[in-house]
Amino acid sequence: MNEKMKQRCGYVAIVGRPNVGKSTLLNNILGMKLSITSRKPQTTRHQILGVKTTDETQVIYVDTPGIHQRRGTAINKYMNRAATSVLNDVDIIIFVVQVKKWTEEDQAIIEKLVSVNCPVVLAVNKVDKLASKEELLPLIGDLASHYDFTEIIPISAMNGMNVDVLEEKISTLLPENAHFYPDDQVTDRSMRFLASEIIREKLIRELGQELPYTSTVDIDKYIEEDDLVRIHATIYVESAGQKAIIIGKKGARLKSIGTAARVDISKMVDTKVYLNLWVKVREGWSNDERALRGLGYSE
Ligand SMILES: Nc1nc2c(ncn2[C@@H]2O[C@H](COP(=O)(O)OP(=O)(O)OP(=O)(O)O)[C@@H](O)[C@H]2O)c(=O)[nH]1
Ligand SMILES: [Mg+2]
Repeated sequence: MNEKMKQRCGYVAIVGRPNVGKSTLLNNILGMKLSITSRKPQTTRHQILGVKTTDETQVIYVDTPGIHQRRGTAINKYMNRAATSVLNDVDIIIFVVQVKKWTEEDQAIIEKLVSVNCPVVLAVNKVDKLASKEELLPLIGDLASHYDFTEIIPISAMNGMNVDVLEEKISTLLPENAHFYPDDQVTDRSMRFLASEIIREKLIRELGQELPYTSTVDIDKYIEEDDLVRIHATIYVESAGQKAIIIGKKGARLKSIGTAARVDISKMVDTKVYLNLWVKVREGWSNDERALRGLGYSE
């Protein structure tokens, strides 16, 4: 008689300083674009769950904002809280660092890891940037001196190198548990939320260094019709100057942000999308706890 295989399920936090490739890693694992990514640090602002179920194993990954040491504003504090609050609530931690770029911010995270009591796997990302693989061995030796990692795995989240090895390791560390989510569920986030994230990604990518962290996107209306999703969204910025930059000459920039966002949202919801974007000034929103909560930044 075949005994039913034991199910495994658990939470795995993906943490690290900004820009090391955490969201890229989550997307590679899931084989789809769930979490937004960009060349700019501090792209991810919220915890995002990505659920991967394979046969008897369900891994619930938690992508987090980069833990950083910029002091000050309410939004920076919110992002650090969103990242560090998971550390004591998960079964396994993947600590992502960038190969050959160990910084003070990485060191500060190590200090937070000292008090956790779950396995910590170190993912050394962006190894595709190395000129030769021979460089890796001594680097791994150095990294091992920072913490008693359960395993150190060099990966490339961008091209998928060794990501399967990382996943295999995670599955062996998972506790026995019944699955928490239905086997076909990929995230706990709504389409409405994911749509706002896609707009934010296009905004960041379109504006590059011109616009710092003072814009956010709020969905005013998300209406599902028979063969169309109708979305009205507002981009909030902190000054009239920023508003002018986003709108661009004769509205050209806003138009291209909107087009890029509409294409991606349409792919995600698998139907036609009508997207109406507004830009409004709301001075000081990023340093105002109440304004932040009103704009979706609440735990
Ligand atoms: N060469 C290379 N680039 C990578 C790799 N993984 C991620 N990147 C790039 O690194 C940049 C940051 O990636 P993200 O996934 O947004 O990084 P993150 O850690 O989620 O950043 P925050 O959300 O800001 O904390 C993007 O430009 C990625 O394309 C990799 O394996 N190799
Ligand atoms: Mg990210």
